[in-house]
Amino acid sequence: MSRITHHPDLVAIPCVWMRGGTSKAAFFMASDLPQDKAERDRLILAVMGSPDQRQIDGIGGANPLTTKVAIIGKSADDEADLDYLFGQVVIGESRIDYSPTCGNILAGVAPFGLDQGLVAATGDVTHVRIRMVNTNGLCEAVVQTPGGRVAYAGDTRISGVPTANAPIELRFRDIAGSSCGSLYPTGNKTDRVNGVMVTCIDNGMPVVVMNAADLGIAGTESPAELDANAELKAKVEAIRLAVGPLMGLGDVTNKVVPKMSLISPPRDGGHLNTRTFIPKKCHDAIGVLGAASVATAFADAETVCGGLGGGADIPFDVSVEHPTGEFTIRLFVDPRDDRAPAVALLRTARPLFEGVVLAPKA
Ligand code: NQM
Repeated sequence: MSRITHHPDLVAIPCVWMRGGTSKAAFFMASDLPQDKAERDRLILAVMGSPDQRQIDGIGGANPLTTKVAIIGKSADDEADLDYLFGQVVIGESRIDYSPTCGNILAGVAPFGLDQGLVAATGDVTHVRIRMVNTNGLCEAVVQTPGGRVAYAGDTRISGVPTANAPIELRFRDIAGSSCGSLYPTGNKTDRVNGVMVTCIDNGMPVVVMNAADLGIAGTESPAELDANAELKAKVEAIRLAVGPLMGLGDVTNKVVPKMSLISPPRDGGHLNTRTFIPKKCHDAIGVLGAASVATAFADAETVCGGLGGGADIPFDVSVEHPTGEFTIRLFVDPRDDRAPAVALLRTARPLFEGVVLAPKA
């Protein structure tokens, strides 16, 4: 039986290291972290081992998908049970970007809240309402809670995760214009930027959708190949910097939004194939809300997806292919918010490690 030791020169903070969808994050109770934001961020960077690229003196995984933080508390909002503040620790820098939320890590929020007693199970299935503090959007998570405890074992498989687990359904509300203020923040469904036709869209995540062929690639290359393509990355980054202000995001030099999705014809029975820069590294799959925005663009034939057969009557399930499989996004009409298609999808999550994380004192 292991025990927790106490070190006078190290701070110990209760923490759960958790997989949410295809990402991993350190989950903290807001009340366990310093209230002073600068002190909180110093501590989180030390926990993760940043700014070292390899994060060797911390628990971060040296990859944007495994150096994430979720800060959870009870919500004071009548419409929500939990508040979820997401932090993206920027690899190689002493910085945490709080501008986007993260739909993958969101999958762990309701199970964490139930496990920690912040919300109570209400039967075999529990609905938990979550306020995504970064963007102010709402999500209802539907969690399996037989006997009043979160079930992690189950039969649901998601691409990019080798194991089957209990399903967590995420139903989003109020996510159109989450960061940009409107679904098509430039006011157009297509724009020409640096000679490339793009669709700038925000249905939960600001994303720039482009045809891979317009950037001189097939769109079927591996993430490693694309990460090694300096010429492509420079073109994509130049477009990103140019559209940031047009999307209402201001100067995005130091932001991890917008994400850049390169689309191509489907290869495996889906509706479209994607490669997504988040924004400097190519994602091994695709982000949850990133996929929601791409799927929403696909449902409208007037976007750059028109050439791929895009355009559909809602409700509609869009199958978004990505480097490690497929992600189905359900688009439907929510009578409470008809500004844009509402989004629902399935994820899984699981705690990997529970205990205290240790970091050097300031
Ligand atoms: O788009 C990666 C991820 C994400 C974010 C990223 C996400 C989302 O896969 O909601 O899930 O786009 O940086 O965790």
